[in-house]
Amino acid sequence: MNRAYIALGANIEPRARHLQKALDMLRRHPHITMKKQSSIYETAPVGYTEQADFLNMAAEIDTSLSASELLDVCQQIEQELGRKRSIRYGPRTIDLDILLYNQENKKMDRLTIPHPSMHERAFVLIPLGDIAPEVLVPGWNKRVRDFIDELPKTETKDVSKWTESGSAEG
Ligand code: A4P
Ligand code: MG
Repeated sequence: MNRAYIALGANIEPRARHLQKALDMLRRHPHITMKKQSSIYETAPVGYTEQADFLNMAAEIDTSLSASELLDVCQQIEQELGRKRSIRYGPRTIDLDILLYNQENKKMDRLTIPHPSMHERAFVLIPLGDIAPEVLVPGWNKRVRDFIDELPKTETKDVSKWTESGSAEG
């Protein structure tokens, strides 16, 4: 059995519903067992900033799928929940990234593990810290917790816990 961590992000309404549907699809997959889910965080867009705020979260799964089979599943979920219906090149309803797969550290054609920018993104690390603070990030010999401790305040201030009632808290 393999242990993997997946980051989920959505910035098209209904954002929480898209996260929930993606989690359901992972949970229902015959070769995936959902182990842990982080809280949901509301986060300011990073990179291309002319877009709506995201809801981000992380999940821990056990799976008999290989890393590239898991990527296929993630992309199928993205396809079903978003790409079909969304505007061409427009923002996506859901983004699923594989953050970690066992303690593997490798770069393949379609897949880089650990996810190449996970260590510098508050919107990835803070949710992941809910469920895997002590997990080592291969290639860095640092724990998720260590990366979180090093995040600048300018990054962490844009990540706040989100609640179903719609209000965000610190
Ligand atoms: N790929 C390589 N490695 C991986 C991996 N570990 N997991 C390849 C998943 N995919 C991986 O991804 C492009 C290609 O990356 C895939 O075909 C796969 O073969 P994509 O999901 O199709 O495209 P994308 O989402 O535009 O690219 P990417 O790199 O996931 O985008 P980013 O950089 O993650 O940016 N701000 C906030 N606050 N919250 C967010 O969630 N997300 C983005 C997306 C930007 N800003 C954000 C957020
Ligand atoms: Mg992606």
